[in-house]
Amino acid sequence: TAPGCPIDILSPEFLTDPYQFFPALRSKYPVMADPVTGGYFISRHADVRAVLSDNERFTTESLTQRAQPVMCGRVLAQMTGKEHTNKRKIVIRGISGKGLSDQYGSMIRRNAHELIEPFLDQGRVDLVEDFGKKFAVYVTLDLLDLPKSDWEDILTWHSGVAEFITSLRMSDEEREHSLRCSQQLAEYLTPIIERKRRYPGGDYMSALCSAEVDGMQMSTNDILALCMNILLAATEPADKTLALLFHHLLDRPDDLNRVRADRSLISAALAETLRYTPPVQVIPRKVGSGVTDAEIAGYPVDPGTMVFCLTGPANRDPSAFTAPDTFDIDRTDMETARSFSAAADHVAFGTGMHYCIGAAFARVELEEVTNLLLDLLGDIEYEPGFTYRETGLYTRGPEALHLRFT
Ligand code: 2IO
Repeated sequence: TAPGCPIDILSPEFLTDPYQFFPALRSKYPVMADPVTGGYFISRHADVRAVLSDNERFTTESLTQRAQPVMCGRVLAQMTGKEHTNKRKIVIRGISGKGLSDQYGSMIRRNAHELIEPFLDQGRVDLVEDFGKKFAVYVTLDLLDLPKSDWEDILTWHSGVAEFITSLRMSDEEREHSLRCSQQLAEYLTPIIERKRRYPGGDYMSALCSAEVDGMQMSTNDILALCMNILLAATEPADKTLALLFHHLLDRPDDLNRVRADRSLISAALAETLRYTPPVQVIPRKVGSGVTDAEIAGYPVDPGTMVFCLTGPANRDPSAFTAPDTFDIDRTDMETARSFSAAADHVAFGTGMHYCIGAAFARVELEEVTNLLLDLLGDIEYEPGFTYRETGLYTRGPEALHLRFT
C-alpha cells in the first residue's frame, strides 16, 4: 500500500510554503495516504492527468458531501452522461467562443476602472483587499445581471459557501456558518431567478433561466444550483490569480517592463502564473464504489477512497516541464494558445470531461484587467517594507499586495 503521511499537508509549515514540499511529494510520496481521512494526495503530473481523465474509476461523487449541501443542489462537476452534456452546453453558451472580449471587455474594463479610480491620486493600493476581491464580485454580478448594490452581502455569503467547499477539515460552528451563508444566498437569488424565468431579458442569467433541457425548462432549484456554481467558480479564483500574476511580475522587474511594453505577452504571463502558482490547488475525486481495479502509480486504491489531486506539484513536475521551478514567460514547453483550453499542458483548470468551463472567460477577464491596470498605474513597485504572504490550501493566493505607483 501507499506510504502514510510523512508530509503533513494540514501543518502550518505547509500552509506557509507548500512549494518547498513539492519535490519530496512527487519523488518520494507520489501517492500519499492521509491517515485521518483515509484519502490520498497525489502530486505527479502524469498521475493527476490520469486520474482526472478516468472519470469512470475516479468520480466526482464526493461533491455530494463536499459541495451540494451549500450549493442548494447539484453542480456541473457532479453530473455525468446526458444531464452533464446538456447543462454544460447551456452554461458554456455565453461564456466561451470567439467574441468574448467584444462581449464582456467593456464591462470588465468599466468595473476595473471604477474600482481603481479612488486610488489613482493616492498612488498606493492593496491589490487584494482594496481592489481584487471587489473586482471579482463586480464582474460576476454583471455577468449574472445582479445588482451591484448588494455586493458586500454577496461577498460575505460567497466566502462562507467557499469555505465549506475548500476546507479539508471544519468545526461544527464553521459548518453552521457556511450553511447559513448558503441559505441567505439562496434566499437572495431565488426571487431573482423566478422573475427572470417569467420576464427573461437579454442577459446571460435570463438565458440560463429560460433554457430548455430535452424540451423542458429546468426547475428553479436546478437553476439556483447552477447560479451558485457560476457565482462561486467565477469569483473565488479570480482575484487570487490577478494578485499572483502581479506578484510574479513585481518580483521580476524585467518581465514587468516587457509585459508593459508589449501587451501581447500578458497571455503568456497569465498562463505561466496558472502553471507556477495555480489558484485552485486541490481537485478532489473519489474512487467509484464498485471499482476494484483502480490504481495510481502502481498502488492499488480501494473503492470509495478520496483522491486529492494536487495541481501545484503536478504543474512543477520536471517530467512535464523544463526548469519547472522557474517562472518563465518565454517557456517553449507550454503553448499559450492551448493554455486556456482542454488541451492545456498545465492542470490548473483540471483536465478531462470536467475541465473548467470558465477558462475562456477567466482569460478575457484577467487580460482586460491587467491591461487596464498597467495603463493606469504606470511605474509599480511594492510598498517599502511590504512582506509577501500567501494563504489558503485549496484555493490559494496572496493575503495582500501593497503597491506604490507613480
Ligand atoms: C464549485 C474551487 C471555487 C467549480 C465546485 C464545487 C466545483 C468546481 C473547482 C472550481 C473552483 C472552486 N470546482 N469550480 O475547483 O465549479
